[in-house]
Amino acid sequence: MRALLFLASLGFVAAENGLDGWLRYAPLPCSGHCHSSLPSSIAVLNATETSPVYVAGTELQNGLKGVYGKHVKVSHTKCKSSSLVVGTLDQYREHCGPVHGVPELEEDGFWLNTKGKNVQIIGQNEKGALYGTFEYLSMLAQGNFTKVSYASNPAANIRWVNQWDNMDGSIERGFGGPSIFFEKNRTVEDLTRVREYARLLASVRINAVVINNVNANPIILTPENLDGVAQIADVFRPYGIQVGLSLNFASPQTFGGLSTFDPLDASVIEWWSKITAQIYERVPDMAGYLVKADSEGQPGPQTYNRTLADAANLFAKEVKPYGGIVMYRAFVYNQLDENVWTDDRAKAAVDFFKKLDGEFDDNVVIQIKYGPIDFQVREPASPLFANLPKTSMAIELQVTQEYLGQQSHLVYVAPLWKEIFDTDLRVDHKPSLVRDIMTGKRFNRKLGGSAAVVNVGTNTTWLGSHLSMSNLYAYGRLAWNPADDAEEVLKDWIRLTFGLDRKVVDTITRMSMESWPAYEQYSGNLGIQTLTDILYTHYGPNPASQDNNGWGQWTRADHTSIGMDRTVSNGTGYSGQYPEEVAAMYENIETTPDNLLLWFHHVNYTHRLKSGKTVIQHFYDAHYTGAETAQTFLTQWESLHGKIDTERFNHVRRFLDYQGGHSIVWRDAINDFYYNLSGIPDEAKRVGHHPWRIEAEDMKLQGYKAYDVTPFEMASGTVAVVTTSNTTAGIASTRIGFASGKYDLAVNYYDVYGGKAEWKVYLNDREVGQWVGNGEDTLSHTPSTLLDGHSASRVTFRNVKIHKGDTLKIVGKPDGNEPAPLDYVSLLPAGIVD
Ligand code: GCV
Repeated sequence: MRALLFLASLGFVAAENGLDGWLRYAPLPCSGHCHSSLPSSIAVLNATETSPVYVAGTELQNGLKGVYGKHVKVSHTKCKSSSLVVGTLDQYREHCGPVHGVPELEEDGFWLNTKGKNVQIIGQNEKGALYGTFEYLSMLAQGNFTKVSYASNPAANIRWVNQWDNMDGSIERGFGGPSIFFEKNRTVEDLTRVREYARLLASVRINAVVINNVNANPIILTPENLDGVAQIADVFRPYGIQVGLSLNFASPQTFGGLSTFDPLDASVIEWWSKITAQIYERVPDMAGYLVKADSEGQPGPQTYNRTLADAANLFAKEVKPYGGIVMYRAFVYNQLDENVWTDDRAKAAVDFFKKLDGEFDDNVVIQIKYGPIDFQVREPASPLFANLPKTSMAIELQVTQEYLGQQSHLVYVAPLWKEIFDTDLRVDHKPSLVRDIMTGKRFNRKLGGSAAVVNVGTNTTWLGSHLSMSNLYAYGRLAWNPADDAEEVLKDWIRLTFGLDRKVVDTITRMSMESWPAYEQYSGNLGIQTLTDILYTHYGPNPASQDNNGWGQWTRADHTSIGMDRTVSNGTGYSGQYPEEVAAMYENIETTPDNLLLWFHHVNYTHRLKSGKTVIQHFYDAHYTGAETAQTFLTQWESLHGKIDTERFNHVRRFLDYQGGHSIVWRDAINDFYYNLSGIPDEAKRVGHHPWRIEAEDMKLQGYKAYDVTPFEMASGTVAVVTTSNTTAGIASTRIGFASGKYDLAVNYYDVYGGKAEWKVYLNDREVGQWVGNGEDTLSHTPSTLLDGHSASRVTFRNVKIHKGDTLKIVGKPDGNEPAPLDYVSLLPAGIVD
């Protein structure tokens, strides 16, 4: 039995800002046998400061100091007299003699043995030794003093992260502040944060990072910037992490001054050879290139009627002599015509790549998003995984929650990834789990694995919010072993990040495990995708934005029916891209799981699901259930008051409070939209009925005026109010007609980017509360300049004593572009969510 020590945490020390992530090495309140596991000295079998084994020694020293409060001496190479030894197999043999009991280790694997007299951390290579060190420290930091002896090997050799950092320092779909790599079109000089990032990544066994956006700016290739890239690579190298670069396909022309960027043109090939040589001269171990081409306006080989393989192989040949690889993205698609029933963006990847199977060089890896569209809350596994048996593949995931609440919503994404990993695509009627395909195991490919878009920024929380770091941690763990359990991984992260208190672990586990299902329920259901605004910030609701454009994220919703018919018999034919058994399952509406029904089939709103509910009633119910669950996140978190340091407690509290309110925005927007479209009422009579609400436009207005919100479903009753001038305060007041009692007083307003309006709420001229429209500074999602689903927010004052006939007054002071907008007030008796 694992001797896992659940000890009450020590009283809280200084506030924590999240910078250390899960590598806090918080002091263990330990006594007795816990101290007996403290090594008395450490032998580090490499004395070169830039080597991963040396870094492992420093990490051990710091970790033990943090956990035990004791300084442990480190010596280099003095194996015999030390009680902990860390090094590679070869180093061990050289300095310590024969190794016993170590099974065959694969590249980057390690052996951890705490059973004998000495603790042995032995890597197949230096990286492995560092990974083993982090594993050992993770056990100690979790109060786990079990005597163990085991080897751990990676399931895949590609365990990459992609940063979508722009040269000007902004980050595409980044929610944690500006870049740690670039500013003002140059690499940054102070690389402190880069080193801290390297530590975090190495601790979860990430082995490469692509530092610039796939929508690549060729100026990354200037000599000055390549010098900067070399400095960044020097910082990552001791952590066993290689640097990779995204390329802009048109660089030979736009940056190099050639007349063409045709991948088969001799001058173009020569140009790339020179650039590649310049890079490897500076960064001899550069991991390779990442290429987005012929996609979303990015240039590519199609300009010259060349194939995607021509393009990938051009780069593959350049990096091959240096040991590099090319990650070529499968995210290639064209604008489509929605009037054509058979047009389907989901088919694009297979259409483009399947015919090229076998034509890619052996150091090309096709990087495939987990689903065929774009990181939606629910997608089937991309059929491309089943269609490239002669090509190396890697899966692309997103830690940055572009469509999943942009870190302002708690969404633990690992369970979503796990559903994809565990999908059996039944290629040739044989077991073909996506995880075995992507790692290369199923089709015997040497290369394979995963890449996650991470997008950390300079914010001390890294990603924008503390709880979203569970996704980065889980990504690394699952990249190493995609068979790991998402909940167990989460628990490790919680213990390392917030301590060992059982209530803390249980509560954050429950909230996190409920978060993806809840988000799916209030944002998109039955496989309809995340119904966010795909034309603007990808954050708040806007279901109409999916259709009537060429982007192909269609729902094909009309007055009677909804869903994409992707069957072979009557639709786009997409289901036929899967191997026979899977295709048959999706082709048939009876065997298609409900959660992907509208992905594969176009049905009436009155179509009955396996649950017996109609599609429309399921929509209504799920949105209510999801939003209700989101309300509990705040109360669950608040039950941890006193058990978490104040800074992180308050930060998370603010986010969860906001999420509770925004989940209601989502719920009502989607339900009102489909009620309006279908005309079918909610059996439970909730949609469109809000007995506890007072609409702002129905209040007595001074200095405020009614404002028709677009899209209509983004305001309760379709109308909000805004101040009549951008300098003078507005007042909205009303007499309360509800029975006297205690209520939660919620105000729905819009937090618009471009100003910091201030609101105050009064009851009979007594101030109940106030707030500022500063979400752009205090939350993480992309702000909006409009009154819409992104800016719609709620503030709640709890347990307010109200008497029938009291006057409720809200004073809104506009600022800049923000006209102190108000939508409605809800007075909620205990237990009512509305
Ligand atoms: C980097 C989606 C995102 C884009 C992203 C693109 C991609 O379309 O919205 O921001 O561009 O995917 O993955 O290339």
